[in-house]
Amino acid sequence: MNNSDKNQIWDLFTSDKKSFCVISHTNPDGDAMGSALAMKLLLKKLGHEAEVLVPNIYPDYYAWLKDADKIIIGDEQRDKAVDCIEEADILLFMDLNKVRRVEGLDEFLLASDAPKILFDHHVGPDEVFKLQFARTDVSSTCELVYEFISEFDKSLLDKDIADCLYTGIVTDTGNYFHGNITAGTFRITADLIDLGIDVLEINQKVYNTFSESRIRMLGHSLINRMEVLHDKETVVMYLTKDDLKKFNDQEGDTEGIVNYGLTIKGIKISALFIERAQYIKISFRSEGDVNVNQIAVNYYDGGGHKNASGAYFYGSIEDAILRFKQALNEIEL
Ligand SMILES: [Mn+2]
Repeated sequence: MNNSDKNQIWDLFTSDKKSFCVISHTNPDGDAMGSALAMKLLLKKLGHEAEVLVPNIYPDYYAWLKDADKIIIGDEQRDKAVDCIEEADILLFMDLNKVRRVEGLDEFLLASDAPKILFDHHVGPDEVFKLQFARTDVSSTCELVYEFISEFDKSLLDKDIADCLYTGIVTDTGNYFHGNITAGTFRITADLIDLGIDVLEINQKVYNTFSESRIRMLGHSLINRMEVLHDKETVVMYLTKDDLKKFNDQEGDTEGIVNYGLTIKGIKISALFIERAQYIKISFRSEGDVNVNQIAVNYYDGGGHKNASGAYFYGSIEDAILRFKQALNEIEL
């Protein structure tokens, strides 16, 4: 598979005017938001029509990004979302490897004849993408977007786009702490600073505007909902529906909780199970060579990256956790 059709993508971007629907995944994170919005801003500059579409609402702490207020939210504006898909000349997918990660809209996306283009850094993309710029050796999709724009026409980069790209990079790396961080990641960040972004201000907006209840829910997770399996070098955490209600859980409030497991000395794997209305949402994190993606893929039909992966489980939270413990006993990670 050719993971870089970037010349063909650029040709499409710089030929006649088209309408693009720029799509990212359910529970949009900083990289989903940043890469999709940066791409929309780029396409507008190139004279195209472009809208960003995500399946459900993004966390409040990304609302300041340029044009975030214009994003179509699938489960709130269904008709508009379907129109965006059906009327698009091109469907541009950002930061996802499977069309089914666009929950509630995947059938419309798959039914569309419009060419599907992918920018992504997850393992094993779907076969449906006609053109792709996808690699796993980067920190984030935003890094790929930077690489793409700067290779073809660096003058198109501006502060608004740089704000988006930095937000994706800083959040997908957990403040330059995990994931595929390379010299390139820092060089790109330096370029983004040269474009006028204020890193302290963005960090403040993204990390220091949590609600009191969010922090208390984190405390509850660590004190009352965490099990340490020392012999497996693993931490298991969970949050029940009642926990989420008690701490007034808002979109994005559980982001990052799973990472705390890894901060314990000697722990190589951390897992978080969250009881949502329709399913158990599972997040895995691991250190170094420990490939937690194997568990997500083989035991839950999920996926992601070697050190950060996720899945959904349809059943009870107890069964979801039981399956995880079984996986730890069965496979060599
Ligand atoms: Mn990402």
